[in-house]
Amino acid sequence: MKQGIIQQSLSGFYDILSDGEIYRTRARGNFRAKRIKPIVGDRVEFADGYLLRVLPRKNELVRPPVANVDTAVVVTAVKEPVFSANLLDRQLIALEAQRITPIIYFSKTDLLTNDEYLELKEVADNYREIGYQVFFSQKAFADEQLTHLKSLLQGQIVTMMGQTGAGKSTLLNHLAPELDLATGEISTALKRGRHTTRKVSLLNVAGAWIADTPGFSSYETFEMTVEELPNFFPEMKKISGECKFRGCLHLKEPKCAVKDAVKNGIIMKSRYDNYVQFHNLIADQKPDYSKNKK
Ligand SMILES: Nc1nc2c(ncn2[C@@H]2O[C@H](COP(=O)(O)OP(=O)(O)OP(=O)(O)O)[C@@H](O)[C@H]2O)c(=O)[nH]1
Ligand SMILES: [Mg+2]
Ligand SMILES: [Zn+2]
Repeated sequence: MKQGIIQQSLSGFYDILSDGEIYRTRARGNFRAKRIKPIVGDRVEFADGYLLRVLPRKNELVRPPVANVDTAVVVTAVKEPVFSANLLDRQLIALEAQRITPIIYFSKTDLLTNDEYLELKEVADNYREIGYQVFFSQKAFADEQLTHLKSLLQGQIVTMMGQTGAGKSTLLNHLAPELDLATGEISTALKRGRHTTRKVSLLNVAGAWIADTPGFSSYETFEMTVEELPNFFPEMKKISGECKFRGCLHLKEPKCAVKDAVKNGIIMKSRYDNYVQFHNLIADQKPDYSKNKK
């Protein structure tokens, strides 16, 4: 019996990375009965061409389906498709909930006018202020950016995240030109409702294992309670101890440090507005009893 990591999953076959080699396996019977679907990133046991056991997951992303992710590069276009703080925050919250370190990579900065650049730069700086690692430069794919990003990803399981057409595959091609991944014209990709990237696999990029994944056109999942949600906004969590009420949800409560910070411009208004929107969405979600709660 050997141990390895699922590097690729394709129509019933699982390619497993073990000691620098790839082994093609099939899942042995009882995974479906046990409601376990092996996914890329899973640590597994296998023997004689059969995948036998999936070891417990550190985390599990649904979109894209990857397990045991250390870091996610959230590729965020500033144009084409238009920048959406709401979409960015949705992704950041999902990652916080899974204890995955987000890296925000602003793409298509070369398409900005000077005024737009200054406006977006302020947004980027604000996210940096929260504590996120942020990549934002006027020149797209500057060497020092790529080198810095590579150094952050070393030795990790990484997933690319972001809307379809954001530039995930293009960024990976710059990190490792030998990959030669297909990239698409966003207009046609969106029109056909199709993604340029379809299958999920881990690619060896400069000492990291990176999943280039199909992007999404909307992002709707909130697998958390309204009580958990404020903890996934680091800047709110940091000062929530100063709210008058323990367990303050920063909504209607009096003497709320978070609302004060929004008023004083210390917390971004867009972040707070998104927080309220997400709170309402979660509050309206029907509980899903079919899922096993962890
Ligand atoms: N001008 C400019 N164009 C870019 C940049 N990054 C990506 N693009 C273009 O944007 C289009 C979409 O890029 P992709 O890399 O295919 O996007 P993706 O995120 O992988 O999309 P999916 O695979 O569909 O999820 C391509 O035409 C790229 O050439 C950038 O920094 N600047
Ligand atoms: Mg792609
Ligand atoms: Zn509060």
